[in-house]
Amino acid sequence: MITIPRPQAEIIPLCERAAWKALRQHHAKIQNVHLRQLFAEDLRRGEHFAFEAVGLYFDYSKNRITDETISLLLELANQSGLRERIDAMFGGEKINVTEKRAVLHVALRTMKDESIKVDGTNVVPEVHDVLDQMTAFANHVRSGQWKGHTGKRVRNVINIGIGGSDLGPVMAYEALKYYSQRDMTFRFISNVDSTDFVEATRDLSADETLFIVSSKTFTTLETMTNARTAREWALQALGDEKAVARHFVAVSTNTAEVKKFGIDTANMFQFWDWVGGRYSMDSAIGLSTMIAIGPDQFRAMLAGFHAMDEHFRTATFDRNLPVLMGLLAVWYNNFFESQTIAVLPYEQYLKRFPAYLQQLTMESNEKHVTLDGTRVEYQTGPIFWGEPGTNGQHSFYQLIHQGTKLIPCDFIGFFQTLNPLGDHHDLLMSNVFAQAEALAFGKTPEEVRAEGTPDWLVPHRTFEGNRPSNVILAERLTPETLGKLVALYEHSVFTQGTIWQIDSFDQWGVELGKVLAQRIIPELEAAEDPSLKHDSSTNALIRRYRKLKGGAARMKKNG
Ligand code: G6Q
Repeated sequence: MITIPRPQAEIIPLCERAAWKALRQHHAKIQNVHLRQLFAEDLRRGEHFAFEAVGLYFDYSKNRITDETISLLLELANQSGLRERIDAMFGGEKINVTEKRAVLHVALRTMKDESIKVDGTNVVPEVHDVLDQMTAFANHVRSGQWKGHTGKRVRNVINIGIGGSDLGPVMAYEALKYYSQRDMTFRFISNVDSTDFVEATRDLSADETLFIVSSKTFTTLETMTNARTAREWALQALGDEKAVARHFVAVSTNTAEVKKFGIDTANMFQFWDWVGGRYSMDSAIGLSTMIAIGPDQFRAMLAGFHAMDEHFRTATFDRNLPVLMGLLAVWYNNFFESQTIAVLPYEQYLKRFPAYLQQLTMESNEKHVTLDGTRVEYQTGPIFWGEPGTNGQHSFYQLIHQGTKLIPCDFIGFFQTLNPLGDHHDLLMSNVFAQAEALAFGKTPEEVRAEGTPDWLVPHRTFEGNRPSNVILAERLTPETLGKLVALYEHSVFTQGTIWQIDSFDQWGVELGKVLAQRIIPELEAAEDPSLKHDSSTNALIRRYRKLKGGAARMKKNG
């Protein structure tokens, strides 16, 4: 039987909450009001709807909101039990109801002297034990004390993992490359497509390469296939089973499977079932990050996460960054019926940040039933997407400026660049401000005409404006800032999921395809034509594949 945590069970269905109904009426009044008008009515709007918290400056003035909108959204948060829900998460309650698990990524960045209990046991000491184990190992590898099988130091680190065991490490490595040990190479293998493995290893020598097999379950098809291939690759070069212990370590919750694979469990880094995959980059899953940037910087990143956690937990909702961001996402998603949110970091190092957020947001909040299994009557999570600026400006920004879809944007920028070079940074940041300004205010037909534009061209050159955005600014991209940014989105996701009354921490939607693939694998590999019992499309695709798959191998042989 599923036990729904007490506060959530008392919440009335979303569409029946008084604040939801009031927001509907309010939306009808405000939906056609232009940001030009809102800014003209309040000359201090840019400061009114902006504040700084935990070192992040948040300007949300270019949203289609008034004070009334915000108070209704805050009321909605209250009527949705957000405060109780936050307390339940931080208190270690099993708020992931379908998997009957606590949700405690916040414990991964808790200070040593604090206590967070799961089933009566304080988990903080275990977290710090693993951090200490990671620290010792990372220091060994970084200093060259950790030797490979032939006595050479490790120069290459390859993380093998997928989904939550890959996207965080890749994003964090790219984001924090500036701080990384530059005489080492870091790579990431995730796809079961052999090209991923071949390209990641082709120029590396096995005697200088360490594989981190990152898998919570240690049973994931892609990761275990790549890990086995890595072992063959290493053994082919090193020729001795004993080499496995020097060239493979594991990050997992599954000791038995790690042992079976041949990895010395002394070199296994533990995490726990209360850490969801997409919330795990700050657990031992971040081992590659720690080796790259060093334990001190890794702990600085954790401190950034923790600062945002504390802000989320303690700040009043009207000055709470993740709460406001989450509520604004709900406002556009459910009242303006916008389908997506664009995340636009003006920082090259954050190039994988939108991809990372895609899993965090969409695996968490794209659910079709509420906690008690009732089909939702409203849209849940928006689609997240984006690319670093300014590159996106030369491709899809056309859609944001003049398309027929409303796309709220998050602009992320920094006051200082890590790589000062001429006036590059001023040019970059001028684009952040210009894009947000252009989206909000646009350009009227009168303004276009006044520039001497012929009448027939005026509609094409008109920008309607009234396109909302948040601008988030921080001093510099540091490990600490990265931690804050990730936690900001984590808790914004939490806020949205609470309003929609869904389980943001399960991911049943990825299961069916995995099961069907297991059934199809033997059908593709069987020597004799198997009797196929799928639908006619799947049967025909499998037959065609079986008939033609030898082609590539033949071509290679002949060529
Ligand atoms: C994330 C998901 C999923 C998971 C991968 C890898 O929240 O649970 O993306 O991280 O499927 O799973 P393993 O770590 O068990 O290999």
